[in-house]
Amino acid sequence: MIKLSDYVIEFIVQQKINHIFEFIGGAITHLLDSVYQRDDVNCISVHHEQSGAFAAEAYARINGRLGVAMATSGPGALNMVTGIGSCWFDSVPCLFITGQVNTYEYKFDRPIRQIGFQETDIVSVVKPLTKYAELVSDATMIRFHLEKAIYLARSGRPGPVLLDLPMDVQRTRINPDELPGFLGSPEHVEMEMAYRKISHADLATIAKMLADARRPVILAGGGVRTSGGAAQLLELVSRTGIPVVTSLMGLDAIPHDCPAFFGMIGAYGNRYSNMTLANSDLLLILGSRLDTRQTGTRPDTFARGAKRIHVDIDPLELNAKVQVHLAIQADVAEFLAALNKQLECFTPPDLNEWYRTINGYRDRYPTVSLPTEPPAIEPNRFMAQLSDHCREGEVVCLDVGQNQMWAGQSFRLKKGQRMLISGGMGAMGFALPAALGATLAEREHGAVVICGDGGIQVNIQELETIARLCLPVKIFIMNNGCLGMVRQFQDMYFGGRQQSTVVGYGCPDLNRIADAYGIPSFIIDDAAKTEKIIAQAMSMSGPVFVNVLLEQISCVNPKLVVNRPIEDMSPHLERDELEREMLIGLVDEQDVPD
Ligand SMILES: Cc1ncc(C[n+]2csc(CCOP(=O)(O)OP(=O)(O)O)c2C)c(N)n1
Repeated sequence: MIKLSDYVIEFIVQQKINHIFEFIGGAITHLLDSVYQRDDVNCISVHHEQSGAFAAEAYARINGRLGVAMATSGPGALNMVTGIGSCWFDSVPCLFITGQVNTYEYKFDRPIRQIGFQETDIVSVVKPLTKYAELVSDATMIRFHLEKAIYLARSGRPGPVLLDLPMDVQRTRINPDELPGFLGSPEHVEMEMAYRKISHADLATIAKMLADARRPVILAGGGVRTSGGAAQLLELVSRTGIPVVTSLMGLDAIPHDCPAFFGMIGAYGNRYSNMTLANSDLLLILGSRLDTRQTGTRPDTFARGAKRIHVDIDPLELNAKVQVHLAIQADVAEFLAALNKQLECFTPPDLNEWYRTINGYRDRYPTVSLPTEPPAIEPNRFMAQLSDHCREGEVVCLDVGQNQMWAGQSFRLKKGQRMLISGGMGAMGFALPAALGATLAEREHGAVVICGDGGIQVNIQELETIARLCLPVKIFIMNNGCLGMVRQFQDMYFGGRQQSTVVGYGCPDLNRIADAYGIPSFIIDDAAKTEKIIAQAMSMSGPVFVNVLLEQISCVNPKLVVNRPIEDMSPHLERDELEREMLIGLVDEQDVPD
């Protein structure tokens, strides 16, 4: 007989998980005590459960298997919800475990608000954000729930799962040999049978479409990495030569020095990337959910001159926002492997003319935030410089805001580098805890954090965790002294009334904060000093904090505005210039409001 909490930890270790992110409370002391008694798994004690959840997300994205975070009942569990939602939207397999009050003080279905202290029905709260969420009130069902939860977290479109373990259940003694399991059960077998195979007819159709296309483009989304299909994507590109653009989540699907890479598309994408996609005659969309940040608010105008093929594991994403000619429900990596096989004897079409066109777009429309005079720092150029100093295999963690978009537009990812972003949730405060999770998942590589002065204040407490563990995390704060992304929006749409972004916003001396945590820090306040300080910071071991001082008016440019097709970004090109550049007809002017 063993204690149930020991069984849970043993189960987690068997998944080859050696780090559990947590913030303690009475309701998870049994579980954490079970970790204490082993040397093959560590508690990573953070200072806020939201950070623990973000760290677990990053950990899973880097190890490709699973992340685990724990929290106590009530406030601890609720603090994890944003991180759980982030895993849900971005398809990350994570197991969240919450402690719960004893079953004899839990309200179950009674219509009373609460019986026990810190009792909260977390399962109902997270149901819409998880693939599986259960209160384990019967100790003998623990193996079943763990197996089912982890199976669901990883299978199909991955996502988060949560098990809520009452304290008396955690301390129950169970016989591991007598527990019913999920794997191999009729329910499991039925789920496995629902799996669909990629049809040969579809593959043959796609091969013909690729051969016939003159202006083909691949749009790589987050699903390429989620499925583990990055190597197959490169193989497809080398077989066919087809240019690749990415969504924000797909940025690390392909090394950026690959000659076929043409940048990030979307509302804050590069103009040349959007023009490349807009002029395609065949668009192969891989694991991308085509949200309005990518397509603009006019999905009917998106890739309107192209035959569109959409591959996604989630059938609900197919034909959901953009209508396509061929919708394929498949795991992207499996699809790519099958397509590469289909293309073994493929003769690629002549794409020279197409490359001349899109290289022309890139030359004529480079991405620059705003013309700046030295010593001011131009953020897009800064990103290019920073990326030159980052090493292969490093993980780049982006926060949310202008800092994220400058990086998305201009950071040049090298082979093997990953870029972690809170995509669907878009949660400020993500980057720092993500770096914590990423570096623990792969100790040999460091992480680079790119964050705003607003975002760093959201989970700034994790500087202590990073310093305590002496993790190789280089933190770059793009400090414009305001909540820049929303300030830019207010400048465009609210007559420059900067409520709560400038007016009423504050930021302390961040170098003194870094100092208080014992983290060495630098200031970059002059473009001429950029190279030297970046090099110095990157050459140091352990954490380093770099405060990059920008002008408050720094902007993300170009930017797509409401009701325009993605090729028509602000600042707008003259209509005749746009007409000259486009190989397909413009969207009617009357469709474009002032
Ligand atoms: C948790 C959370 N709250 C609010 C927002 C809305 N929001 C998006 S970007 C942004 C401003 C970010 O400012 P900062 O971190 O300084 O970065 P900058 O845009 O200046 O680079 C805000 C408030 C958000 N995305 N996440």
